[in-house]
Amino acid sequence: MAKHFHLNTPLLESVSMSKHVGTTVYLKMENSQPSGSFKIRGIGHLCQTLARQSTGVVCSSGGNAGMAAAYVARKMGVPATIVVPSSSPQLVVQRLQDQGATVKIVGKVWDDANAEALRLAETEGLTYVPPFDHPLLWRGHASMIDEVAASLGSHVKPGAVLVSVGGGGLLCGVIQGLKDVGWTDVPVIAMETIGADCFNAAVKAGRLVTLDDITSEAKCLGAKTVCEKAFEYSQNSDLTIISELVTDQQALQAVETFLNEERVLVEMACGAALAAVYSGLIGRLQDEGQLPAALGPLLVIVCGGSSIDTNQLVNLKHKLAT
Ligand code: PLV
Repeated sequence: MAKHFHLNTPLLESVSMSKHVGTTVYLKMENSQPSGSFKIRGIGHLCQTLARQSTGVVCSSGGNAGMAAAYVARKMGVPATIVVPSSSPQLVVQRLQDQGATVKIVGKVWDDANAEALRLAETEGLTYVPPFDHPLLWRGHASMIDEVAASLGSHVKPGAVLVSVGGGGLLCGVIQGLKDVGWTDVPVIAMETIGADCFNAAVKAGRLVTLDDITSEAKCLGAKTVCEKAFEYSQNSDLTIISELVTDQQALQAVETFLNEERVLVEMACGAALAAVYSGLIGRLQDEGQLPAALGPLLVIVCGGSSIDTNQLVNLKHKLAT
């Protein structure tokens, strides 16, 4: 059995969040992974499967997939090239370099950086590490739900799971995990910010949609097209996936509230999911009958993210002040 790069993260009960939603809230603390986000689960698994004999890996990323790839590559003794768009803050570039990666800044959004990563994989013979669209990533991410099931014990089942959606890899992994433990009847609330809403756009249109641009500050949710598997799941009548949006202001406010109440700093990409708790969205879904009035425990995937520090938080607050 190969050694994992990810940790079995804590499952914390949040008293203050439970107060906000009126049911017990459990936090799966993926922010405490070595690379700062859940991404290491899938990327660790993918690299262990595909990059053992590799002369180098190349990963396109909004930041966190790159952090995971850089960490895993360093541990495997393989060089890593991470391609990020110009929208990634300097602090991410620095953190990637500190992990020993070569960083290339290409294009305005992730889709541009990805085209360059694919080109490098082809011309330099590097192993391409996708940030969200690969079955090995979903298989790796699924381990977080196994851990939740083990932590909760056989007599407790979540009433709903709350996740953020960028390109849809986390969503696909969570659904894979729910299938693994026999929880496919548990509704999944898929959160995005307005302006980084490729999953919501696809759900509304009934087909994959490519956004013109990413206008949200939650840059790590900024894929222009959601992966096909996530869209397929949204069309599957055996599953309940509720796609919802929050504003950038709500996501940022959630980051701040989470920092104050839980003493943990996460990115806006994660704030999008947390905002569902703080903005009253869960209550609205209950009022609308989309979630049961007597809701079982709410499982929140605290996906984390490294593109944040106190300076960046202040910058975002200025940028988003209305
Ligand atoms: N971020 C990807 C895609 O960016 C990346 O390259 O890092 N929460 C955090 C903190 C994330 O970094 C991401 C993805 C998500 C949530 C959403 O995960 P996904 O892409 O699997 O839906 C463009």
